Amino acid sequence: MSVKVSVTICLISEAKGGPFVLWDDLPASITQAASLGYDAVELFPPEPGALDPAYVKELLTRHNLAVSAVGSGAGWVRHKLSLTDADAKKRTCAKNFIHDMIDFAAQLSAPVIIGSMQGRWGVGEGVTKVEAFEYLAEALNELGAHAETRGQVLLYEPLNRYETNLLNTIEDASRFLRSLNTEAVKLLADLFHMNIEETDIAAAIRRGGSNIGHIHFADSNRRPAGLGHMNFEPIVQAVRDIGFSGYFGAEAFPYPDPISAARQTVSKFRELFA
Ligand SMILES: [Mn+2]
Repeated sequence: MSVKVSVTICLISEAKGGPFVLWDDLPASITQAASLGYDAVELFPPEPGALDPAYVKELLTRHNLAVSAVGSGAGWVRHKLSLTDADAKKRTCAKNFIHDMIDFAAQLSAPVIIGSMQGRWGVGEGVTKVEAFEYLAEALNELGAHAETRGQVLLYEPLNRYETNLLNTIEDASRFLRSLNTEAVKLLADLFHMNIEETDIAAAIRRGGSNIGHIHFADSNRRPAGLGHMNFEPIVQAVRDIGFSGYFGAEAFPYPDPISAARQTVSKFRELFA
């Protein structure tokens, strides 16, 4: 078993204040991640075409780092695009945004995450719950199939109740994934969201099993692991028991500052998986 650790680098200026560890300067952040002993970085670009994959690859190769995943949240943060929007044109724009992000990420051998772009039902003009799930299934079927043609999976992230009313738990999300026509969509299990929604985080991870493709690593208060009251030992045992060999991606607030947060996370990870 080889669980690996990555750190988030957010390049979306509109997301300031969000739960990302490193910010702004890509070359400097990559150098930091490497010097702290990370295996990979998780990138949040402002647009699918914002970064030249060849340039990113060159920076990473120099430091022997991989890309664990690429976030698509900019589609929501910058353009208010959602896969479950009432407006068919906006849903198409949302799908195109993620489609192009998949093409970018695939050049870095990384999967794309769908988090905030899943949207919610009952907003504004009103999408019913049934419609929202139809739209979400249609989008995940199409985008999952597209990711597969690029040799990648697509990561779907259940969020807590304050961020979506679609799917909040690993069990509900697993059931939904089983209803899709593709097996290329995997779950992103975020410990911060799970701490709010799950009855038992370790049990939920066991239930998710091989459907779990990526884990977001944060403490109960979304500070870096070790700075809250999360009980990590049973979680680590569950991760070992399901034979997880993906990434723990540090998605936490840059508390007390980005470098300290990155250092705290990697040291807690090494301690837990020693
Ligand atoms: Mn997350």
